[in-house]
Amino acid sequence: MSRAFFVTTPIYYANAEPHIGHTYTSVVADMLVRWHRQRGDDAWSVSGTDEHGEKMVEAAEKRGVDPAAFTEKISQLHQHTWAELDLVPSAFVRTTDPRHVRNVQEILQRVWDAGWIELREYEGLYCVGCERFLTERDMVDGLCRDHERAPETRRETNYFFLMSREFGWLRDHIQANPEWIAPERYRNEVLGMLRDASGLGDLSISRPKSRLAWGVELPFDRDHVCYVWFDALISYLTGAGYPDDPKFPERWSAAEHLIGKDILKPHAIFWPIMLKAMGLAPYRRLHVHGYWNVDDRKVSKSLGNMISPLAMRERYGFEPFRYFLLREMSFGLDSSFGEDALVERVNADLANNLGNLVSRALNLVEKGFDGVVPPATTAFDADRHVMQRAIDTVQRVDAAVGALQPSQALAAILDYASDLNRYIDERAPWKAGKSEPGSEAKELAGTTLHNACEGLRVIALLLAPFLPEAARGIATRLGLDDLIGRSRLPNDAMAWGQVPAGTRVAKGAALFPRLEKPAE
Ligand code: ME8
Repeated sequence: MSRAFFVTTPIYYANAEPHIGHTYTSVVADMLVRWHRQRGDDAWSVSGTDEHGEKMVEAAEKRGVDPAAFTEKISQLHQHTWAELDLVPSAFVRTTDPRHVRNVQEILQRVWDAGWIELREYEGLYCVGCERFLTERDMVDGLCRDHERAPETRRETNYFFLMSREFGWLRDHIQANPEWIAPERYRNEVLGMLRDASGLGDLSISRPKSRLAWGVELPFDRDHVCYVWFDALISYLTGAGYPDDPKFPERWSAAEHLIGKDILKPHAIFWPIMLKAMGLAPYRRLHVHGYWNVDDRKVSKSLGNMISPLAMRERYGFEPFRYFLLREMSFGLDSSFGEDALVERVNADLANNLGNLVSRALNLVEKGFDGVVPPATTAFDADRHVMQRAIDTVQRVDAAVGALQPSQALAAILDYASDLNRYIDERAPWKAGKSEPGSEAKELAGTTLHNACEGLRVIALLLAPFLPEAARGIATRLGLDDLIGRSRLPNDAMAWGQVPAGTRVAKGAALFPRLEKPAE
């Protein structure tokens, strides 16, 4: 029976066009879904747009339009971008979707009925950028740490979700499940927040409609709308088919969230306690990544240094950009984005290493063997080594994906490409060009090229979740059009000998044309 796999990206605020930060999470989610499907798992993904709250109202007002029209437009832009980039999730949730609004209201009612919500007077420092009241820790020199703007003092009657009741339970859950939040530094950060709970408390989950009308009405008090984070987190349930899709329980039991480090607190603290209040089990895992920086500053709408994925596609092609994102960022840490670095990495890894391997191996088959994969007739140490290295590579990639370290997985695949290049260099099969068929030199050249094609098949299979187009490109050149569709990871990648002798290859155009650095 196939296993369920379920991954989410954050739902992106509908006040900004898709940028590198969004693209990174969506690419990682897409890679994971493809990886799991390639394993035969029943994989599902959710992404979407977060459309309620003051931030949207503020942005819409600036443009002189109403929030509904504004968020509709940006949500469409997101959906268009993800479709263009082949990053379409299984479910795309808009928080303005009536099905989602119904879920939020049904959950609020249930949590209210169960005594988890209370009405209180509250005064604090509110950051519209964060859409929440700040604590000391969230500020530097009187400004919000993330948005570099001064928060406003606000006094309101709010409904509070009685979250603090469960901090002890949450601490125990984190301690009992060391891999629940990864990488470990973020687990420690959450344990730190829980240890010094002065920055935490109960969660205000309502806004008076007199101040903010753009949101989901509380079902038990129509004068208030729901706090945007409470509404947004529930999108993960909506996208998984809550409440009545027969697959919902199975998906939920497999739920893994991908987030950036700035939204750790809502995901690691609010959300598990909200789930507990609803009577649902915690998600399976939370994976936290760092920031993409340009010139040492986080890329963000407010700083105006966004990198548009469609512009990157226009300039370099999307797969080179996708490769750079996955290869450059060590998941969990911050990374720098720069176009020079992108060009250098893509040229070194893809054009010079992997692309060159494909073109020279197939060129040699075309020149020396009439374009037909020759049989392997011998097995010396070097041949056995490339076979063994294929197995090692599959294991390394499998472990790296399991630990959510895409950059290490790609490094392992590229290391194998280097090995195959070296194997060809050492064997120099081109020297056998004019030797008689059946001669020792010709047999050895045939074996070398057979194994090189076989190694390329393994690379194509392993690469498919990371660079689907390039993987298809390798498969087609190898004369194995349906390779990706019919193969399963990891077994087919481990099993040597699936490029039959006699297969007709076609070198075709360069798989990864060299990129040019941007003009100064
Ligand atoms: O936070 N590098 O939406 P959002 C890496 N709607 N990741 C970045 C980044 C950067 N420079 N800038 C932003 C929200 N991100 C909420 C989520 S989920 C129920 C609600 C990441 O559009 C950021 O860390 O502001 C977050 O994970 C994601 O982009 C969405 O940010």
